[in-house]
Amino acid sequence: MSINNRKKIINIAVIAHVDAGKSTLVDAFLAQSGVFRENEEMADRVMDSNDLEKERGITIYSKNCSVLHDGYKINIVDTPGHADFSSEVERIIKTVDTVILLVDSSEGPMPQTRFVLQKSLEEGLLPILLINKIDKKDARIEEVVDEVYELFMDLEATDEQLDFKILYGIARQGIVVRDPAEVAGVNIETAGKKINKRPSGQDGLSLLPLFDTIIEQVKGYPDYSDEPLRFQISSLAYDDYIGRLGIGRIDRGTIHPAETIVIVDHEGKSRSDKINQCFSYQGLKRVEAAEISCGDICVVSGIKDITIGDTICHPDHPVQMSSIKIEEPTMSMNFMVNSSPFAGREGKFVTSRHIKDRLEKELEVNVGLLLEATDSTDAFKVSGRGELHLSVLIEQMRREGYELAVSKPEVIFKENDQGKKSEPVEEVVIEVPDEYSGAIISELNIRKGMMASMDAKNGRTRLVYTVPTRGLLGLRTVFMNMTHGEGTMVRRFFAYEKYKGEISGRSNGAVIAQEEGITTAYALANIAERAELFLAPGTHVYEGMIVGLNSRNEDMVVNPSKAKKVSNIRAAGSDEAIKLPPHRLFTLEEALEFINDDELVEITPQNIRLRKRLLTERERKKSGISSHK
Ligand SMILES: Nc1nc2c(ncn2[C@@H]2O[C@H](COP(=O)(O)OP(=O)(O)OP(=O)(O)O)[C@@H](O)[C@H]2O)c(=O)[nH]1
Ligand SMILES: [Mg+2]
Repeated sequence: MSINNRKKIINIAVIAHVDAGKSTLVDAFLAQSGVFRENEEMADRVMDSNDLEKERGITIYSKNCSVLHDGYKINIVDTPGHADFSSEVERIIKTVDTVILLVDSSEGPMPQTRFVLQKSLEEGLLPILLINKIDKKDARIEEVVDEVYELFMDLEATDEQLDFKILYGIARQGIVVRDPAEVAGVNIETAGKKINKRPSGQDGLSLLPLFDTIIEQVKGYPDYSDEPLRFQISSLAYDDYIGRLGIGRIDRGTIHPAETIVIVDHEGKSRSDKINQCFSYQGLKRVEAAEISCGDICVVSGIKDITIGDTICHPDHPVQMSSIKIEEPTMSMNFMVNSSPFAGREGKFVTSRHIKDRLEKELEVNVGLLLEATDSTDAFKVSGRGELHLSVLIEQMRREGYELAVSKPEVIFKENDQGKKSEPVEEVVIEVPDEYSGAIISELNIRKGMMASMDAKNGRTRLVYTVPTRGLLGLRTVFMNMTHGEGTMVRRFFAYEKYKGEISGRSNGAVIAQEEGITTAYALANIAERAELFLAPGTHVYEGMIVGLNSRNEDMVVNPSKAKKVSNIRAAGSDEAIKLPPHRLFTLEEALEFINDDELVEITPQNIRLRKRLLTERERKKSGISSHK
């Protein structure tokens, strides 16, 4: 079969720590390769297409696109930078020919940089380093390059890998250069602020050096198109119309729609099936194709129960490719039917059946998520790779109209080789103004953290710790308060280590509403004298709902709806004159971190409420289970 007129194919992944500018760089790739018509509007970070991604400004799901350049088809995967999604990035790294490793010009390598680089080196790839955001005022380009070298050495890169190409960029302007001096002419004031609608370059500078480097280095996937088909599934997707989809790079041969194939699973068992449709990526679109050849990323539909690690083969040539490891969950929580007195008022899907069906659908594509039954038919145990992995699912469900209640996230303990209890431990990198480092250190010690390093430079201290995941629950809010919002903290799973002993949880009690009602400023002002408020006047509350945080360590039941006794009508209006301190608003993650074992977070499309598991004081007294005695 002639393949001369076929485009050469290169697959790359853009990898980095969170926020390094990966999605912004992919924007620039698309803008500079004619994917958009001249007059077509292009959104910022088009790859972050999911609503939740747009709202949070982070990538949650990896996404594919492709651009054409100089006779090459370059498939690009934009990967998430958050550590909870590491296993997906790891799988993607296995299906690409090279990676572009972005490192922020002032931050330098971060924990996730190490992880993604390590996986790339293990795969034998030759990464291209892109020092991004060189327009930043506090850029320290040379130092950062040295730090990356050290990281390569530390990770035992081969000589060939150590000889990595280095480029410098302002992704937001669509500029990459081989020498940072080349951007000297660029107006730094406007660079990074995106003066163009699109990151399409400026002053003759563009992504061209990056395109050239990719092509020089990779030269295209070798031509094995005449060999028998071999294609391993490395990720899954779901389409409401055509069902479950398998995605991967075709290793050998070519694939066609309606073709009969054999699937070899991770245990080596094979079964016969037929492909329905095949798709490849063109720009941002998934386009149906009559043939897709080796080297290219392919999406197939129609195969029953297709899963990660399955290899699709020619019927006469079944082969088992090396299995793809899926990281095990480290954290779980119960998803329950919403049993609050307000249940069913705001959501469309509220029953146990609804929740179960939705979770089962999620399992189809959300690799690494685990679903188990519990003693109660109204509760399901859901386990995932971390708080964000689980909270993103809850947030997604809430947007779709689900109501539910969830329990405090708990880490998953395991037995180590010696039969001893072990628990997940994370690496935490903290940067704070020097004056706060003492307080942070003592807080981390209480939480059973171990210091790995401490460096003070230019008034800021950088601390690296390993801390059990248990000890990190609830730390975020404490950290923000301690550092007055001036610190940064990033964490990523490190290892399972021997159980570190008791860690005490939240020390303050909850302030609990004693009956249903609408909160008044008068009552809240009284409560605020002894507690931090969680809601505003005029909020509908129910018995057992948590309305604030007690300054003492026991729970306190109050009536937040009490009206001021009035002697005349005009005095009732004087409520408005009451000045209340600002109340604390919880994001979903903050709420999950806040609650204790005897509490729940109630989630509806409109509200996040905190509540006691047992709503009446009588029930709570009777049960004797209280976190505050
Ligand atoms: N100053 C400056 N800012 C940039 C540059 N490139 C990207 N940014 C900004 O950095 C922020 C993060 O960019 P993203 O592209 O979302 O980063 P990401 O690596 O995709 O982040 P995750 O997907 O969450 O891991 C955005 O506010 C960008 O506008 C740059 O070259 N210079
Ligand atoms: Mg991104």
